[in-house]
Amino acid sequence: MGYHIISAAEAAALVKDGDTIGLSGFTPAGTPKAVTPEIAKIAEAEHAAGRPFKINILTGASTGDSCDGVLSRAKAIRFRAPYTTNPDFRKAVNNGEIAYNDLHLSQMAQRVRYNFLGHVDTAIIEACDVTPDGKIYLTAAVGIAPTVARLADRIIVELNAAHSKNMIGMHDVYEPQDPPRRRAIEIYKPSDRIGVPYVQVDPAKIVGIVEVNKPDEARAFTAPDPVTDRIGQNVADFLAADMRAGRIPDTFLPLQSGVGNIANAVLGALGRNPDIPAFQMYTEVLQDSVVGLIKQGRVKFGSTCSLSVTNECLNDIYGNIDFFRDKLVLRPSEISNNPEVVRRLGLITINTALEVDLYGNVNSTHVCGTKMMNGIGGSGDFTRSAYLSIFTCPSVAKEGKISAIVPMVSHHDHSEHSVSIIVTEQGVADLRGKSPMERAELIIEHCAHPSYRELLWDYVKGSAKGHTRHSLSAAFAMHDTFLRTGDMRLTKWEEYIK
Ligand code: 0RQ
Repeated sequence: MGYHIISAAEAAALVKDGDTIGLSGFTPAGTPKAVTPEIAKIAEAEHAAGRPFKINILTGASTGDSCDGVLSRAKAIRFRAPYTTNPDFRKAVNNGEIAYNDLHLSQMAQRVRYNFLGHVDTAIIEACDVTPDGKIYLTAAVGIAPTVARLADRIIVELNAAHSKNMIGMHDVYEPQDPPRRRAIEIYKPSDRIGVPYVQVDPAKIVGIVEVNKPDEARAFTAPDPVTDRIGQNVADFLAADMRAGRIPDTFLPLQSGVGNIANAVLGALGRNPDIPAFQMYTEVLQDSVVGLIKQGRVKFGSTCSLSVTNECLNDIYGNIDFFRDKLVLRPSEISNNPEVVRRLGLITINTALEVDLYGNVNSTHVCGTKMMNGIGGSGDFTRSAYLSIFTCPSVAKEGKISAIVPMVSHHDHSEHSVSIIVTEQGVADLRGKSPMERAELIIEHCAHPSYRELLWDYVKGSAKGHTRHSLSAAFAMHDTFLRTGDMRLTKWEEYIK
């Protein structure tokens, strides 16, 4: 091959205090897993010797524990963007130990190119193959790999035998020019290909190949429960009715869906609904449920940034690659989440809210306005440009002590102008063409948990009249009551409404 084979520890030793590393992958899928734990060991040794050691990390989305978990526990992260799901990382962010920039995932690669996030010293790219002339074949995701590999001073390739070379040909790598030279992204249907199946780099920049045999740190799903099943069923019934009403073409439209158990339940319900024709996905993450639907012929094509599936499911794809080859494509996050393409294809987008307010504003990221949960992920990329944007969430959290429907969101990720449909296990609020007060009625009556409806109506009735009704002194009374007593239901408006 002509490259140096080096150990993960030798690769890690190339990374110095203050450096910025850029990683391949999107979710734990396709994220390098061997070098980052060795960087953590260096950080611990340096800290023990009384020397500083912190790095900056740029990725496509979340990573596995071997990156965000190990490095945050080693206190080795200074700055990180754009998304994470790791509990130890979350703790460090909320303690103020890590500077975290929560970004729209479609914008990550271009922000790196625009030099908004600093210089990339080292790119660490997971590959299933690499050629002597610098063609890197990626694994289960693309993320921002093309951009960080091109911009970095040096590249470390983690050649991972746990990923099959059968992946060669599944990627479509295209990096747009920067303004003012940017051209249209010519994707007119989810299966269109516009790039090449590898990341081309200058082979002289590849300073070493680390041979690895580690499967992706895929997250297991908890079994569907009656709440997620009901949410899934409500979404499927709503979309079937909207199609019958002629608001969705009878060919259906491509779907985007986020990660997690609700997303799995929604897709399962859509797949089972006989009124919904076989559909396509144009999405950032593809989960096990979609792979099952492809096998059943219910999903005809999946364009994604990442195969965010269990290892069992990934091995099923690798083992049946001839079946999957013309049914899947993996794209950089800049393309999978690109608002230009989302608007053109007319996506139906389904993302998750932490809380929704009476007028349809959505908080997907911050608990009680202060504590970061994960990040906005791709939800903003898709929601703002969607044909039809849907947000789902259970109507209550923490055994009913928290209502997902609140007077005013405590952090604002998606505005009422972009949000069309809210779905909880209680029902569906179709906000299209509705005034704020009509929206409030639909959201309280169809989506709020019955134990919160009266409380929410009392807020509306006690608030100042206007285009939207609010009492600024009471808008966060439910949050404040939860923080003081541990239960939003104990809110007493008279203590707040002035
Ligand atoms: O807490 O873990 O302690 O039980 O939040 O909630 O209901 O299990 O749902 O795992 O899908 O997470 C929005 C965080 C939902 C996620 C969010 C508590 C609840 C539980 C998790 P526990 P659930 P999920 C895809 C595109 C980002 C936006 C997006 C997310 C925990 O879906 O990060 O969709 N989305 N991006 O108890 C306090 C509330 C709460 C609450 C729920 N109102 N207040 N806690 N919880 N509501 C991602 C990518 O782009 C890759």
